[in-house]
Amino acid sequence: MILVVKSGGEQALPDWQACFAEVAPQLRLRWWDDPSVDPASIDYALVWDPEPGRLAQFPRLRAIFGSGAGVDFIAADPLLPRNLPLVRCVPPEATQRMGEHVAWAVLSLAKDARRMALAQSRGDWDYFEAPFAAAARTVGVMGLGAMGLRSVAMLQALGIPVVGWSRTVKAVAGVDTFAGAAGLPAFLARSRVLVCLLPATDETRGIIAAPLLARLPPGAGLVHVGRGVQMVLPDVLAALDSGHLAGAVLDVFDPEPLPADSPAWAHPRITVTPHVGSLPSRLERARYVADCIARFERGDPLPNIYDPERGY
Ligand code: NDP
Ligand code: OXD
Repeated sequence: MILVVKSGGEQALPDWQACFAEVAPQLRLRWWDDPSVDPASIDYALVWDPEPGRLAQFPRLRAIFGSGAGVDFIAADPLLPRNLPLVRCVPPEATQRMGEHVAWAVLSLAKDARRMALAQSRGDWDYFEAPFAAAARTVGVMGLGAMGLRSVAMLQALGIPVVGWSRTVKAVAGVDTFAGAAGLPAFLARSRVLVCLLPATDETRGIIAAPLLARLPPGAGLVHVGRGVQMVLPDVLAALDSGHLAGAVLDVFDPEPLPADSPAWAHPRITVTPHVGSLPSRLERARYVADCIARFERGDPLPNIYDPERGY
C-alpha cells in the first residue's frame, strides 16, 4: 500500500518514514512530488496544503488524511474528490497540546507576561501587581469541538470559569453554553477573555472584527488559535489601541508567516506565536493515521471525517 505525503516539506519525509515504519511497516511512504511514483498506485494521501487539483489525479486513492485538525486548506480544492473520506488529524496529543496552549495564553494575559517580557528586554525591574487572578475572569471559548472541549476542561482544572459557544446547542458540565447567531451577544458579554477555536468556514471568516470585539466587556483579552482568515487584524489593533482590548495572544494569521512589516510584531499588547497552538509529534500523527487506515481496511467507520455540508 502506498501513502503519499505532503506535510512538513520534503525534508520531513525521512522522519515520516521512520515514524510509519514503527507503527505500520506495511505502508510504503513516498513524497508527494516523487516522479517515480505511478499516480495509479497511490492508495492514501497525508497532506496539509495540497496544490488544487492534485488529489483528483490519483485514480485509485481511497482516503485523504489531513496532517492537522483543520482541513480547510485541503477542502478549498475545487477538484477535491468528494466521494472520498477526508479525515481530520485529532490524536489525543493534539487536544492536550491545544489545551496547554490555551491555558498558557489565558494565564499569560492574566499575569501580563507581555509587559514582563518587554521590561526584561530593556533590563527594567518593572514591579507591578497583577490586578486580578486568572480565576476571577470568565473565559469564553468559541468552538466546542475536540480542541475547544479539551481547552475548557484544562481551564476548569485551573479554577477558571468558562462559557462556551458553538453552532448547535451543546451541554458541557460546569459550562454555560450558547449557540448560533442568537446566542452570540450573551456569550460575548460574559467573555472577559475570548478564545477562538472555530474552524475556517464561510460563516466564521472575518468573525473576529470590530462588531464582535465591541460586544466584549472593556479590558477583555483575546486568544486566537482558529485560523487567520477569521480575524480582521486592523480591527484587533484598533481595539487594543483604544484600550477596549487589554491584550491578545495570536497564533494564526492571514497570510502566514506574518509579514515582517506587520504592526502585530512589535505591538506592546500582542504576543505573537507562529501557528504552534497544537502540533502533535509526527509519531503520534503516524500512529493515528495508521490506526485509521487499519480501521478503513477492516471496513470500520473512520473518526473525525470532514463534513462538506457543514464545512468542517
Ligand atoms: P471540531 O470540528 O471538533 O469543532 C468545531 C467547533 O466549532 C464545534 O463546536 C462547532 O459547533 C463550532 N462551530 C463551527 N462553525 C461554527 C459557527 N458558524 N458558529 C459557531 N460555532 C461553530 O474542530 P476542532 O476542535 O478539532 O478544531 C477547531 C479548529 O481549531 C480547526 O478547524 C483549526 O482551524 C483550529 N486549530 C488550530 C490549531 C493551531 O495550531 N493553531 C491546531 C488545531 C486546530 P458544533 O459543535 O455545533 O458542530
Ligand atoms: C491544525 C493546525 O489544524 O495545526 O491542526 O492548525
